[in-house]
Amino acid sequence: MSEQVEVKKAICMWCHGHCSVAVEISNGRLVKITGNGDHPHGKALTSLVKACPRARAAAEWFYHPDRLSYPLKRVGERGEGKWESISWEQALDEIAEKLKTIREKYGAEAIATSSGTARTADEYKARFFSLLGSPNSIGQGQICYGPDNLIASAIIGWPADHMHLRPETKCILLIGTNPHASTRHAWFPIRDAKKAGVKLIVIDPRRTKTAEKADVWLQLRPGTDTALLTSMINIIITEGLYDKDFVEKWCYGFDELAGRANEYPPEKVAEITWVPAERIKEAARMYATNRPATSVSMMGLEHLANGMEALCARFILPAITGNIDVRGGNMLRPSHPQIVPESEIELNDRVSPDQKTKTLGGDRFRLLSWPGYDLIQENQKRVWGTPISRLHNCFAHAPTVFRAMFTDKPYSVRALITMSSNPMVTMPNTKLVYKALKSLDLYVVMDYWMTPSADLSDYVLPAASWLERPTVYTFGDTIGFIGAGEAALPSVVEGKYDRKTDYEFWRGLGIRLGQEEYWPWKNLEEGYDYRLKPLGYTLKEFVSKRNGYDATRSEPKKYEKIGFATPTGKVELYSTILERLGYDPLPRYEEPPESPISTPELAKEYPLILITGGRFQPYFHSEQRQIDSLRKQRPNPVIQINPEKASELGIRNGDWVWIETPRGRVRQKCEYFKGIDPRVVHAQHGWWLPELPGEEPWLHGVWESNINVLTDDEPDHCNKIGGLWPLRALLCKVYKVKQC
Ligand SMILES: Nc1nc2c(c(=O)[nH]1)N[C@H]1C(S)=C(S)[C@@H](COP(=O)(O)OP(=O)(O)OC[C@H]3O[C@@H](n4cnc5c(=O)[nH]c(N)nc54)[C@H](O)[C@@H]3O)O[C@H]1N2
Ligand SMILES: Nc1nc2c(c(=O)[nH]1)N[C@H]1C(S)=C(S)[C@@H](COP(=O)(O)OP(=O)(O)OC[C@H]3O[C@@H](n4cnc5c(=O)[nH]c(N)nc54)[C@H](O)[C@@H]3O)O[C@H]1N2
Ligand code: SF4
Ligand SMILES: [Mo]
Repeated sequence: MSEQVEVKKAICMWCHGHCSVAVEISNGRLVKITGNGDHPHGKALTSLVKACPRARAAAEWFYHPDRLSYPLKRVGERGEGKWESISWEQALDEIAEKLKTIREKYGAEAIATSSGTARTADEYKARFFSLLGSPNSIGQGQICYGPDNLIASAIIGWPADHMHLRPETKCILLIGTNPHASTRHAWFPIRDAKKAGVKLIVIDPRRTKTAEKADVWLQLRPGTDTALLTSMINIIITEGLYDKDFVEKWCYGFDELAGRANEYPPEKVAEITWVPAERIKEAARMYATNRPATSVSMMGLEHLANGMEALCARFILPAITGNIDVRGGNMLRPSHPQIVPESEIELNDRVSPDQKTKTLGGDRFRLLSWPGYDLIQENQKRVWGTPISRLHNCFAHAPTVFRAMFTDKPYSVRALITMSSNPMVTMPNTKLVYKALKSLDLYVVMDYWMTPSADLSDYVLPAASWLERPTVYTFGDTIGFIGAGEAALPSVVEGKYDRKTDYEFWRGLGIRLGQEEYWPWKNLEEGYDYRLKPLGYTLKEFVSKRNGYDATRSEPKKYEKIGFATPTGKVELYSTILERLGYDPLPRYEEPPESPISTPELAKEYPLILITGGRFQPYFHSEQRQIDSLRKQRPNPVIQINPEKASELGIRNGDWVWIETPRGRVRQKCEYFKGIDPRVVHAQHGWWLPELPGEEPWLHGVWESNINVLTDDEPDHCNKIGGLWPLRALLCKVYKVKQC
């Protein structure tokens, strides 16, 4: 047989790089994936994909025998690991019937859903839930990009966080982000800019590969960013280094800000943060005097109990230094005007005021739910025409929803549909999540693999991966471009597998639940054709003619024409949105809920500060542990401990150690790491062991090394404004495992 080679252009969704890739297929079989060299960013893509461990393992991933192929229905007890294979028709019919029963008995709000980190067409999930009438959507967006989008939207009127490195850029400020490990596509330009003499400031408790390159590295005590950043504001104001013209014309509440910043003199803040006052001053001066300066903050802030306040300070910094919406600073990029926005697909106006008020946790954590989203979208619609999308920016509070599942308070939640997320590994306080999932009437998981979450479900549905479905992404309408790719391989092969797109699942359920008229697009491709219509292409045309890429050219200083999308039309250093929601309108530092200072008694037993989840290759969160070639690179979970502290505790490099918090203990392997303070340890997240049995008590090793067994989700400890749960800055103790 002569060889038939085909190349398809898809979007890789294995991480947030969203690379446009060329998928090489020979005689119908995936051979390899490479960067799409024809793309406008072809050169960068080619080297990025070439160096990417997940891309190299593509065929191994795709043809892995453990990938889910047919819908499964639980036949034994929940968690017993007994399944039968059923058809899609049967699965959808039965799930729809069960949902109807729950809706009749308890109301639509008794049906919840959990999502992951923007890996699939979540806008259609939002559509389903808008029509169903349940506001109880939880997801990783509430501690990942959502808070950042919301605070930026409240203060500046639009998300401004996307790194905007340009030849003009003179300084880069990285706060709680380690692009060297987490966002490689952003790392290479930073490295090159650094070589060209651009200043680099890194705020991170660990000396990461990124921090190693910094001109100034601020090694702060975890959880103290708000104090540190507000002190930088203090220095910039008192030394007159701010942009007076911009502040005068375009900022609201400068005097109030100056008053608050006054409470954070560097000498006092040095005590709080462990960063010497001179260093804080050096960083503040470097940032303020090297303009334009771009700044990025990520999970180092969003995973803190005091995270929203830190984000306020973080966005005030570029505002007072005139770095907002300038080339090489932090540009505001409105959503692409020639695509039907996600927010429209979501049908948000179908959610009734009554349903909105039922959002669990929405009355308490108001910025991250409808009260905040409604205020924000009102301003954004006025100025930008389109708001940021809902699904990753407006939520029910996950810990509150999990509690409602087993307490029936404030009302019952009886069903959960998990798509593209693995809550048993990635949500905090696994024991509580376990208890919640076990108490449901219906739990449905749609995934590529059996996971510890799927182990506890009633139905497991095999999802078509990004290789088997088309993709259009606009990342919550917060980026100024459209990325698209085609399906590279079929999602159904008779006798081998029958997978569906996540879209088809929602549509199938929607039709069965009386939503037929809202699902005119028979499949995802038709859905995308509809979204791309204003651009004048079908999905296929857009990919073949334009490489699936179109970007708007965003002019700087758009505010001079349209103002800022805030209630005052200015950058709100004093946030009237936060004020209206009943919160402090200015940044305010609070000690972490667990710390040597806030809980000294607890610190006696758990003397070390625990940070979790620093990214590492080759994995993405809880994924890829079953891919042998990747697992060989990182066979075991790792906790980083300063060698001085480790030897004090009798722990050698490579020893297995127990990590314990008041919520339990798990074990990881000690790695000596000099780049961490002896009072702090850092443990990896995402660990479960696919090689262990799926039934209880193993649940694929979810209790062994999964750091979220130890993390805290107590609503009283979550961020007051947005409910963020503290995944970083906790207390723990560490001791050697006697026998493995
Ligand atoms: N302790 C601690 N916990 C953390 C973090 C931390 O730093 N520390 N980080 C947090 C952050 S920022 C995030 S974003 C979350 C990530 O949390 P999750 O999004 O839950 O993480 P993943 O492990 O990527 O899980 C995604 C699951 O969905 C499946 N999947 C992937 N793509 C698709 C798809 O397109 N369709 C379907 N149906 N399934 C798909 C994968 O196989 C996998 O099982 O973890 C959070 N948890
Ligand atoms: N390989 C790989 N890449 C990924 C992911 C993955 O799982 N694997 N996940 C993706 C996702 S969903 C996300 S959200 C991004 C996250 O991307 P990043 O935020 O860049 O990465 P992290 O390593 O989670 O966190 C950044 C840094 O925060 C530091 N940190 C911890 N506590 C604090 C603190 O209190 N203050 C400050 N300032 N810093 C602190 C950590 O030491 C860490 O170096 O990565 C994405 N990229
Ligand atoms: S996994 Fe690799 S190829 Fe895929 S988007 Fe991320 S960096 Fe790009
Ligand atoms: Mo994330």
